[in-house]
Amino acid sequence: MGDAASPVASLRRRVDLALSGWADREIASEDELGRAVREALLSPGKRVRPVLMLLVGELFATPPDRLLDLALIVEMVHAASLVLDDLPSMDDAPLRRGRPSLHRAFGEATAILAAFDLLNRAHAFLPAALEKARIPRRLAQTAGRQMAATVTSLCAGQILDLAGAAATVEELERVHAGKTGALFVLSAGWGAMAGRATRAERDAVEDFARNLGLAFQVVDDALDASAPSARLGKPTGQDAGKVTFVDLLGLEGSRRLARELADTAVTALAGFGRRAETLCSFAREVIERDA
Ligand code: GRG
Repeated sequence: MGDAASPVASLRRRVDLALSGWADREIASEDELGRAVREALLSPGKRVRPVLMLLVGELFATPPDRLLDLALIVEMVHAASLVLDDLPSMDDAPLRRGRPSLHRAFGEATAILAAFDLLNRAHAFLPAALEKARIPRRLAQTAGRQMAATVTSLCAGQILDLAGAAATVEELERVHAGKTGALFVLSAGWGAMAGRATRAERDAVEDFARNLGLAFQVVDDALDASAPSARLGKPTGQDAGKVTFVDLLGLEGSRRLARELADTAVTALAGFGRRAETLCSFAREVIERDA
């Protein structure tokens, strides 16, 4: 996704390096659980959520190094959610990121335990990561509650998605605000918190993230319906049984909705002027991606 020399690509490389550094320090690679956790976390993902956090941090002049550990935490939660999403009782997906999904590679029991372990480690890492981000102690409890509420949103959104009952675009947007949008909002919100953003500034970046997260999901549905499986690194048509934006709006309508949501996201940052340029081009990159 995007130009290898861009600021976003460079942040993505920093996230990848930090992820493998963390895993080398924390995760034993000799045992089955450790190997599964490493595969879930280090397999080649786009790192959209941690990069979003780092870009929001930059908006408030927070150096990426200070935020990297918090950025790893949102990627750990995301990676755990992908493992669970792929399970036979959910999407029953054979492939993820171009490789066998975790339960196909390690068996279902190990995949479930690896997801628990990742989530547990993410929570355990939070106090140190908040300290490194210089988030005041009085806000640490808030951050912990936000993380717990986000995981609950993911779970609730997933249950609604699996039920496949959304009949309108508004209902489907509510499902994905929980399932996909919540982690985007947490990422942006923590970036703003570390940057000592005002309430109005934090509301603006969270509004940006909410719309970007939804746009991201709409594009995900459009790609599932139109892109070759080899490019996506996962099977297409996997959304069968669930209701998708393409079911409700068609491919063209979905692409139009994604553009509208991205425009709304960018508009939310108008008050930051040119300072928000990189975040705005990140939003365009996210919706124009082809994988
Ligand atoms: C307990 C954390 C936890 C979750 C349980 C399974 C579940 C509830 C929620 C599913 C959340 C989910 C998988 C949402 C889908 C969002 C989405 C579009 C995923 C694909 O994300 P990308 O494209 O993936 O960023 P990469 O591979 O690039 O990281």
